[in-house]
Amino acid sequence: MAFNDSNQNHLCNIGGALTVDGHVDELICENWSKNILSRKNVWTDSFGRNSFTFGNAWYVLLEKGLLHKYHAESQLKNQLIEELHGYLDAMLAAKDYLAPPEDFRDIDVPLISRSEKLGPFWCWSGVHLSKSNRGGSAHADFEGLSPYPERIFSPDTRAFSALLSIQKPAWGGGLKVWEGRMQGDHTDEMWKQHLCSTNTTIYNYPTGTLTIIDSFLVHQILPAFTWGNRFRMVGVMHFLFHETPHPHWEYWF
Ligand SMILES: O=C(O)CCC(=O)C(=O)O
Repeated sequence: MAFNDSNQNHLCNIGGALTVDGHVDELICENWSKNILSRKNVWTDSFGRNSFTFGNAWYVLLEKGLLHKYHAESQLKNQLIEELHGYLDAMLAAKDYLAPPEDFRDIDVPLISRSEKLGPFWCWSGVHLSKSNRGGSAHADFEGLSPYPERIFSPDTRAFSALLSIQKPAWGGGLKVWEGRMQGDHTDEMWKQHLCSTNTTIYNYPTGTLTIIDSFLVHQILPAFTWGNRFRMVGVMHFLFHETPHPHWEYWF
């Protein structure tokens, strides 16, 4: 259980993080890994050094200057994800662990894809694949909030990142998460101080475990070592709570 499993109902609240052990059976993960490995021809190159995505990630193509590619290929990539039987449902089931604001706890807040809301240009989910590396940079997941920039600066924003470990590398490759939310308007000095904090939790990502974090928590992929056909594979879906025009969770990748 995480440092900030925010209440006894096992719901991830603002500033929280939690893990759901055995969210997906290991055998199912193994089948997904095999399927993904057999389809190398459709992988998207991420940032070189043996890192790829099965599907397209908004922030990756944004950072690579390839947004047109993300939007042009979204329907194709959603189809790809649908063909990974059971995967999308497993990611969408993360909703059961997301805490809406108190006033909405007694209703079943629906899920709506960004592609349904903003047009068929957005991806639903995808899987990050990487080989041995020195780890990632410490960051919070603000990019996906760009259609609603004011939400990047609000302490009330309920945005969560759901991370499903599908295949572990031979060694390492977990996630380090810093306690305490950061916002897009926090100064460089505040970021520097935050990163010096030792209030961190390491998530080791056993296969089939779902980890959910408030997207405003700074996190960092840890160094990994692996070989052969064994990749670090992590499924990702992002969620944002909206109160208007009716309460719903929007999701995208
Ligand atoms: O691969 C992971 O464990 C986390 C991915 C991540 O940090 C991100 O998508 O922003």
